[in-house]
Amino acid sequence: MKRITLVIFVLFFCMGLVFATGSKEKENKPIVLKAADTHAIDYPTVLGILKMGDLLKEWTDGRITIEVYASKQLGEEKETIEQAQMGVIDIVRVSVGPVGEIVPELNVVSLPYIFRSEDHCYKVVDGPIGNELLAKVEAHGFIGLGWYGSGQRSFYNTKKAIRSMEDLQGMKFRVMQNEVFVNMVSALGASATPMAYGEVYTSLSTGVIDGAENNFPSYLTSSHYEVAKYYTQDEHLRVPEIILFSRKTWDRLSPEDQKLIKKAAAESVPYQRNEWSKMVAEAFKKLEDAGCEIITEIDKQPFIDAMAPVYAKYSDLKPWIDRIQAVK
Ligand code: GTR
Repeated sequence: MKRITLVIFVLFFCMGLVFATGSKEKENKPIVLKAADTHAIDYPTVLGILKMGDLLKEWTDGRITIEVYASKQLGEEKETIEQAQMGVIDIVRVSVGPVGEIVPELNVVSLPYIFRSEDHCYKVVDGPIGNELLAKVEAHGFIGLGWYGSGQRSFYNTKKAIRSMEDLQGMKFRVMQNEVFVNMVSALGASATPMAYGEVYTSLSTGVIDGAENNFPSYLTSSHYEVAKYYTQDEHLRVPEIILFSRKTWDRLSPEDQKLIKKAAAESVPYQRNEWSKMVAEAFKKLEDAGCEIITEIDKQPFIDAMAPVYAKYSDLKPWIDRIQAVK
C-alpha cells in the first residue's frame, strides 16, 4: 500500500514537472509578428512599425520581434486588412479609408473637411474620441493600436491646373475603396473610380482616369507625379493611418505581451509623426524640383459647402461629427 502511494506520488510529481516546463517553454517561445504595409521600407508608416519592432525586441531580449513586409509584398490594402481579420497577418498599417467599409464608425474621420488642421486631427484621435473609435474595431476582428499621421489629401491630375471647383467638372478621379470617397467626388461634380493603390500609376498613364488624390509623400513615392503633374492643395481629406492588430493572434497572447505590444505601438506614434512631418517638407521640395505645378492658394469654401449632401448621407455619424467639431 505504502509503495503504491509512493509510486503515485512520484508519478504526479513528474507530471507536475512536465507541465511546469511546458508552460515555461510556452512563455519563452519566440513570437514573430508579421506586419504588412503598402509603402516602401523607408516610408514614415513603415519606419513607425520598425520602431515598434525595435522596442519590443529590446524589452523582451529578442523574444518578440516584428517581421515587416513592405511595398505590398503581402498584397494591396484591402487584401491585407482581410488577411489580418483571418489571422494570416498579425499587424497591418493601413489608411483608415478602406477600413471604414468594415467598421462604419471609422468613416467619421474619412469625411471631407472633418478636421480643421493636422493639430485638430491629432487632438481628436489622441483623445477620448480616438480611443472610442479604436475600440470599435474589436467587434470586427481587430485590435486598434494607434493612429499615425498622414496629413492632407488633395487632387492631382494629368490634364490641367485646377483652380476652382468648376475646373473639376466631369473629370475622372481614382479614390480609395470606400463609398464615402465616391460620394465626395460626385458632390464636387466629378466622377470617382475606387481602385487599389497599386493600379493607379498605370491607370493614369493609360488615361483610364484623369487624376487621383493623396498627400505629398504618397504622390511622390508612388511616382504618380511623373504622369500627373498638376496638384491642387484643396485639402479635402485628412484621413489618418491606423495600426490594426489581428484579434485572432491577440487572443493567443498573454496579457503581459499584449500590454507590451500596446506600449510599443503607443511609443512608435510620436516617432512616426515626426518622420512624417520631415517627409512632407522633403517631398514638397522634390516635387517642385521635378517641375510639378503645385497650386497652394485656393478658395476652399465652395468645396466645403459642396459637401453638405455627403454629410447628409452619413447622418448616422452625426453624434461623432458634432463631438469632433466641438474639439477646439
Ligand atoms: C496613402 C496611404 C496608403 C494608401 C494610399 C491610397 O496616403 O498611406 O496607406 O491608403 O494612400 O491612396 O491607397
